Amino acid sequence: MTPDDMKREAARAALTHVESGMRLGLGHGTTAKHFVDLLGEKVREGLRVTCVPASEFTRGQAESLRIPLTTLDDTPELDLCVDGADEIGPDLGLIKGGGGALLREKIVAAAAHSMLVIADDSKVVSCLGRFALPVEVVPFGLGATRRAVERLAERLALPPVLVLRKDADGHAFVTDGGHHILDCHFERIDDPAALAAGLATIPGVVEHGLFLGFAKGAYVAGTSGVRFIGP
Ligand code: ABF
Repeated sequence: MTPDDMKREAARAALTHVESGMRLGLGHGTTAKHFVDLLGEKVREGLRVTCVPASEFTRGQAESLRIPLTTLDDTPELDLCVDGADEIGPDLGLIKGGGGALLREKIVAAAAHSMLVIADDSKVVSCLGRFALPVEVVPFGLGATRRAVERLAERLALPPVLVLRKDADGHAFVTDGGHHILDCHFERIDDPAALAAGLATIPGVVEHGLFLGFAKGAYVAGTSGVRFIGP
């Protein structure tokens, strides 16, 4: 089984939680893409759902599969959100945002009564932070915001190694919300809650990729099958 096959199997397992009439949040990334593909098949067979996509990419994919879409303005509460992750740590703490959609992903996940994570087993870690933490920042005042994040890192004894994400043309990456991303190479985040609380106090930080207390469970696929990680 390739890593891509594993992602598809994790997505298939999450699909068993979907029932007709549900309002769903659709995540972003290669694993979420499998979920949307499989959901599209079910919709073709008659499943009735209405969905909010967490990225313009996912919106396009869902539209092409004729999955009924809504917005959080018309549907402010969702039953279930299904999304991938870059790391799954202790207590189902997550790092997300490698795909650049963390702000909308977090808004959609927060609107959902329940969030399920889907991933291949390479994403499961004993401590968050090996994957660089994406921090979404406003372009105005970028230098000052960057310095504030560095100072926070120093206070928390984390390496202040921040890299402005670039797109394929070498320009600063721009999110769906018009912001930039600082990828923070902290290596080992022993106290994610303290880091999340500190980032929330920095005005130029729009959101960060630590998703703490969001996931209610995770389907993780490996070569020997899919397992569920619960709370
Ligand atoms: C999204 O997809 C992101 O938050 C995360 O960056 C990414 C997960 O990676 P993958 O493409 O492997 O699913 O959910």
